[in-house]
Parts: sequence; structure tokens; C-alpha cells
Amino acid sequence: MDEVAQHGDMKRRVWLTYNQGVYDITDFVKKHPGGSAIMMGAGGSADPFWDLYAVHKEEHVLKLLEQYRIGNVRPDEVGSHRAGMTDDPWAAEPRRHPALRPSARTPFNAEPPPALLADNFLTPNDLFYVRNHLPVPTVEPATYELEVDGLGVRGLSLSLDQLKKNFKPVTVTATIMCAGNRRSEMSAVKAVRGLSWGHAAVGNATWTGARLSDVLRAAGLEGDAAAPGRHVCFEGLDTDPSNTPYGASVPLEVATDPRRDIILAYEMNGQPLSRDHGFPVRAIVPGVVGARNVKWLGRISVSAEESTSHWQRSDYKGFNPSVDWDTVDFSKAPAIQELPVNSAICWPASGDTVKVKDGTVALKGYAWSGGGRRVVRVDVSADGGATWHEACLTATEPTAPAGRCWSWCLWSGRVPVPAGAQTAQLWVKATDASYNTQPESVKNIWNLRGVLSNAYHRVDVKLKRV
Ligand SMILES: Nc1nc2c(c(=O)[nH]1)N[C@H]1C(S)=C(S)[C@@H](COP(=O)(O)O)O[C@H]1N2
Ligand SMILES: [Mo]
Repeated sequence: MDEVAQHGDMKRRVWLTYNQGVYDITDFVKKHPGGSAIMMGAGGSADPFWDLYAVHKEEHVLKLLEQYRIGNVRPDEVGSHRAGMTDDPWAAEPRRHPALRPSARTPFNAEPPPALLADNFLTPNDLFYVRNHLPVPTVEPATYELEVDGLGVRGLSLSLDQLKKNFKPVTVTATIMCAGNRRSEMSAVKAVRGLSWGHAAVGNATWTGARLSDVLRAAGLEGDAAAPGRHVCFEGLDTDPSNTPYGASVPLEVATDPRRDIILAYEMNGQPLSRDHGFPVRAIVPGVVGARNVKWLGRISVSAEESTSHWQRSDYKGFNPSVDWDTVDFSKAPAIQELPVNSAICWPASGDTVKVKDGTVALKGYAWSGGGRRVVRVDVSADGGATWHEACLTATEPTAPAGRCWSWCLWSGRVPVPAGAQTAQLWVKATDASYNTQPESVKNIWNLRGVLSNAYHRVDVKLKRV
């Protein structure tokens, strides 16, 4: 193990161990799907990381690893890295509603049945999709402290009580959507790397908390003092085995603008946050991709650069469809912030038999756009786009000022199906306040991580005439 420890960088070559095997993975580092995260295991054991990122424990990965084997750990040292380590990192995971369908259990990732979304303008807390990258941390509310520090602020440490009492509570209705929502439609075109999300990795809730701009001002930062090019970095209290937290950042100009309605939320739909959704405090960054809405918020810092987190720098970015894992350069693409306009049919589901009444079938779903752009129209078609019909926006956020509509809308409608047809493909597309609309085909927006999947949503149904 001492010898392994001397091989912790590319210059001296990268070694790591797994079980009793010693591997020289120098030539694999560049090809690692998880990017530079592989270097966390350099010069030591991969075991604790693989316990966390259980995707590795699969036959094809183990086979690949074997190609790099250069020796064995001395028998008396096998497992010695575990001495003093606590047991199962997943032992303290919360209970979850059985209706949530997991795409992964450790870390826990799950979405509700899509039909449920279209029936509730506010998604029930227990049925709101969960996207975790690490074990859920156990946070004691009595000893919780939120640290605020960095460029242009004086250090501030806030207890949960202080956050609640010293700052005016603000409630915003905001949709959170994962960058990987609808990824499985992208994988259907060509394989992508990532969890296989359907179209329910999205939810809408009211969030109550302190305005981030108020907290930054209390730390001495004035709106106009926001130097351009700076960033506000969020750190979670969830950490990997090397103690690196989940993290993400947003530009400082965005963070200090009260009209962006960014809050440090402690309530979701009027209830204290649940553990899965970030208890006791999470960042809510309306109109911005889920990944920046950091849960279990432990630290906010103002920095000259973006968060150095893997999830800010080497993930959650878009690329053109011809970029593959050999050519991708994550440093060349901007981090996803505001999401593009998107919509989905939540009912019926693909494969359902639906009743035709007066030549039409019923359908319903959600539509949303990032950046506060209200959805102004939802169009449906059942004849491949030959004719389009406007759906009715049944639930919206009517009072949101222009450019600050953070909430999705629910829609429903009836669409004429071709006479005599036994089956139909139902299509939906939404248009936002900037007249941005969804692209027709997923093929031309395909990307290797399967993010930003917002082509027309299509559902194949059988028709029953009554
Ligand atoms: N600390 C922390 N914050 C996090 C994450 C995480 O793993 N750890 N996941 C992010 C991602 S990718 C998404 S999509 C949202 C999901 O929020 P939810 O689980 O409350 O739906 O949380 C974000 N905030
Ligand atoms: Mo996400």
C-alpha cells in the first residue's frame, strides 16, 4: 500500500487498488466517464468510492479494470484502508414513498408516476422526484450553521433560527427540473451515459425561506458592488469519501438580483424540508437547472471563479450530437443554468388504449420554461404535425410579474385523430414568452450525457371508438 501511495499523479503514473488487485489506470484516466473524479482514488483504494458510486460494480467495469492489473496488495494489507472507517454510508437513508420509481437506489434517484404530476399544480412533497449524488447527510437543526464567506463579504455564520428570524420570509412557487429529465428518449436514439430518467424528473412547489440577496447584503455585499465575473458557490453537507461536498454555483449578478427570487428555503409546500429534499436548508434558484438548487446547504461563498465542483465543471453541460467521449472537452462548454422550454404528455401513457369521442382523444401534461419565461401556448397534434390544436392552460401562476414566472403550467385538451385509424401518436410542444419553442426531433439535440432533452414529446396510443 505504501508503494501504491507513491503513484498518485499522471507524472508518476496513477495506481489504485480494488479488493486485493493493484491497477495502473494511467491510460484510462482520460476515458473515465466520470471525468477527473477518478483521481480521488489515485494512490489508494477505489473501494470506498465504489461503495458510493455503485454503478462501478458491474461485470463490464470489472472486466475493463482487470486489463490494467499490475499486481496484488500484500494479503495482510487487503482491506486495511477500511480500518477506522465507519460502516455502510447508506445506513442513514430516509424512508421513501413506494410510488417513487427508482432509477438508482444508492445514491437514491427516483421519479413519481407521470400521471400524478398532471393532477397536482403543486407536487406533493413525498412524491416529488429525488436526485441525490451522495448519501443523505444527517443534520441536527439545533447545531446547524450556514457559513457565508468569500470575496467582498465579511464572514457570517447563521443558525437555522437566525435564518428564519433575521430575514423576511419569502414564498415563491418554482418548478425544479433535472437536466436529465426525459433522458431515456435520448438514449432511445443512441446510448448516453446517465441515469435513465423518464419525463417526471420535475416537480412544482412553493418554497419559503430567506432571500439570498438579503443574506448577502447582511454579509456586507451590496447589489451594485457585485463585481462582474464573480460567482456565488453553494456547498452541500453531503460529501464523498474524500470529504468533497456536492457543489454548484451561479453568477454573482444573478445571486444578488432580488428579482431572480433566489431563496435559502427551509419550507416546501408549507412543510419543513424533508431530508431527501435538503433538510434543513436548500438553495432554490428559480428558472435554473436542478443541479444548482443545492440541498443541505452548508456554505455560500463568493468567488472569482465558478464552483470547482465536478458537477459544475465536468458535468451538466451540453455538446453537439457529434461530440463523443473521445473528443469531449468539458472546459469548452458553459455550465447549464437556465433551462430551455419543455413539455410532456403525462396522460395517457405510451401503450394505453384511449377512447375516441367525436373524433378526438383527451390528453394532459405539464409545460415549463427556464429563466422566468412564462409558457404562453401549448400545441398538440395527432397527425404528425399536419394539424395543430391549442391545449387549454388549466393551472398557471397568474400573478407572476413579467419575466418572473418560475412555475410550470398544467394543460389539457382534446386532439382530433385521423379517421379510421387504430393507433395514433400524440405530440406536444410548448412555446414560451420569448417565442422559443421545442425542437421537433431529439436526434438533432442528442448529446453524450443525455441532458437538455426537450424535443416534442410523443406518446403512442391505441384507439377505441365508442
Ligand atoms: N447537496 C446536493 N444538492 C443537490 C444535489 C445533490 O446531490 N446534493 N442534486 C442536485 C440535482 S442534480 C437536482 S436535479 C436537484 C434535485 O432536487 P430534489 O431531489 O429535491 O428533487 O437537487 C440538486 N441539489
Ligand atoms: Mo439533476
